[in-house]
Amino acid sequence: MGFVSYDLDMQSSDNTFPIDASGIESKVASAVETQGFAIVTNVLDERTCQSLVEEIDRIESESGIGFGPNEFEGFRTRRIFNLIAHGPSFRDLVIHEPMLNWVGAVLGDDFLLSGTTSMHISPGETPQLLHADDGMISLPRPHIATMVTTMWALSDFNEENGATQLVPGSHLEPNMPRPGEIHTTISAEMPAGSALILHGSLWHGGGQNSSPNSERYGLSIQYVSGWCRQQQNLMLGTPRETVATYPRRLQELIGYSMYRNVMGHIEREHPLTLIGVDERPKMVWDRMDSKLDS
Ligand SMILES: O=C(O)CCC(=O)C(=O)O
Repeated sequence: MGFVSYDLDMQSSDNTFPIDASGIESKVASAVETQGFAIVTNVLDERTCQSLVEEIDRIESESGIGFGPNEFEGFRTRRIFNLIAHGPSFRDLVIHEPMLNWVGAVLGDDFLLSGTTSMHISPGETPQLLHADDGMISLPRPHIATMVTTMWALSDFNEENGATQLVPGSHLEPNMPRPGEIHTTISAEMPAGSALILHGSLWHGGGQNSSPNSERYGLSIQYVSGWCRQQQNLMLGTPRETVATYPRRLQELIGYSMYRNVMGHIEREHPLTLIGVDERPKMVWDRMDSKLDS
C-alpha cells in the first residue's frame, strides 16, 4: 500500500480547518461531501485529551479489556464499546455542540448516534482492511451520506503510530474496496485534540503502528441518518433510569426521539415518555390533509 504523507501543518489544506475558522460548518460539510473527509484542529484541549486517555486506560485495566480477537478489530488494538455508559466525559463528546452542527450539516435533521468506541492502537499493529463504515447499507453506491464517523485524536496521530488511512474521494466510487486490492492512501495525521470527520462511504482503515512505543488513542463516535438502524443497540445498552439522568440532547441521539414525527413512536406516544418526560408532539398524520395525501 502506498502512503502519501499528509501535510501536518494542515491549516493550508482545504480539508483541514482550525475550530475557529469562519464558516466552518459549511467548509466541513463541503469537504466531507466532495472529498469524503475533513479534519478540524483544536477541538479538545491538552488537559481534556490527557484525562480521556487516563479514563480509557483505567476502564481497559478495570474491565480486563485485551487486544482484539480478529484481524479487523486488531490483534494489537484495544476497543471499549458503548463508551457512553462508561462516564460523563465520553457523553460530553457525543453532544459537543459544534460537532453536532457539522454532522447535521451533512446528515440533516433528526440524525442519531450510532455508536461510541475507543480505538487504542499499540505498537506492532498491522494495517486494518480498508472498508467503508456504511458497508452494511444496501443502497446502490455512490449514495448520499447515511453515516458520519468522527474520530477524535486523544494522542497525536501520525503515519508511524497508526493514523487512520484514507482513500480521498472513494465515497464517490460505485464499489467497496475488496481484500487484496492495492489503493493509494493518505495518513490522517493530526495533533491530539483534532477530530477527523468521515463520510460513511469513504474507504479507510486503522493504520499500522510501527513505532517503538507510541500508543495511538482514538475515539470513534458515529452518527446515522434518523431513518437508519444504529450499529450499537444504544436503547438496550443503558438502563432507562440511567438514561433519564442524561442531557436531553443525548437522550434524543440515543433514540428517545422521532424522525419526521413518525418513525420511532410507541403506540402513538413519543419515546421520551418512557423515561418520564411529558412530550406530546403531533404525529405527522395529524398534519396530513387526507384529501391531498391519501
Ligand atoms: O482506528 C482507526 O483509525 C479506524 C478504525 C476503523 O475504521 C474501524 O475499526 O472501523
